[in-house]
Amino acid sequence: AEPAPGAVHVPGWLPLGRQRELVAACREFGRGPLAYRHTVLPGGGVMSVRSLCLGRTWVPYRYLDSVVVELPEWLVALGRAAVAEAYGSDGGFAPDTALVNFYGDGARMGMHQDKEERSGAPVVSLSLGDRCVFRLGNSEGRGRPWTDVELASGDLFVFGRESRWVYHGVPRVFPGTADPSLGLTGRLNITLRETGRP
Ligand code: MD3
Ligand code: FE
Repeated sequence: AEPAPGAVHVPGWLPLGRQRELVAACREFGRGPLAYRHTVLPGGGVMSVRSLCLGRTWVPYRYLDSVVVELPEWLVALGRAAVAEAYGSDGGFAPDTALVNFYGDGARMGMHQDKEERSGAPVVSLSLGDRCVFRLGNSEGRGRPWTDVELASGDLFVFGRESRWVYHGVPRVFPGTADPSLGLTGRLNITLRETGRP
C-alpha cells in the first residue's frame, strides 16, 4: 500500500523466523558496548523511547554514543532489499547508519521531521513486536492532515521521494499484541538511513 506518494507499506514483509532473528540481533546490539538510552532533547525533554545507533552517529543531540559499532553488512543488504521491494529497484541505497528504537510501557514518539540527514535517500523502517499506530503527516507542520496506519511485527515501511520530509510519529503502542514466540515485551523499530555526512 502507498498511503502517501513515496511512502510504501508492505505488511508482513519479514517472515516470523526472520523477525525472531532480528529481535535476537537487537538484543545483542544492546549487550555490547552500546546501550539503549533515553534521548535528552535540546529543550531538556526526555524521550520515552530508548534508542541505540549503529554505524555513523550524526545528530548532535540524538544517538550521541561516543562508541561506534560498525553497521553489519547483512543489515545493509536487508535495507537494499527493502528499497528494491518498495520501489522496484534499490536505487543504489547505501545506508551508513541504523537507529533502533525500543518502545516499552507507555512509550510514544511525538510528531517530528527527520531533517538531520544530508541525503535525499529513503528511510527504511522495520517493525518488530507490539502493534502500534504510526501517524504519517505532511511536510508543512505537526498538525493535520495526517493518515494513521497500524504497523505490526514484520511490516516494512519505506519513506522516500515526496514523503521523505514529512512529519511523523508513533502516538500509541498496543501492549501485549506481539506474537508470544518473539519473546518481546514492547516494540522495536529499526530504521536504516543514509546520513549523507562525511
Ligand atoms: C517518515 N521512528 O526514529 S519509523 C525516528 O517507529 C522515528 O520508531 C518511528 O520516526 C518509529 O525518527 C517511525 C518510520 C519513519 C522513520 C523516518 C522517517 C518514518 C519516516 C523519515 C521521513 C518520513
Ligand atoms: Fe522520525
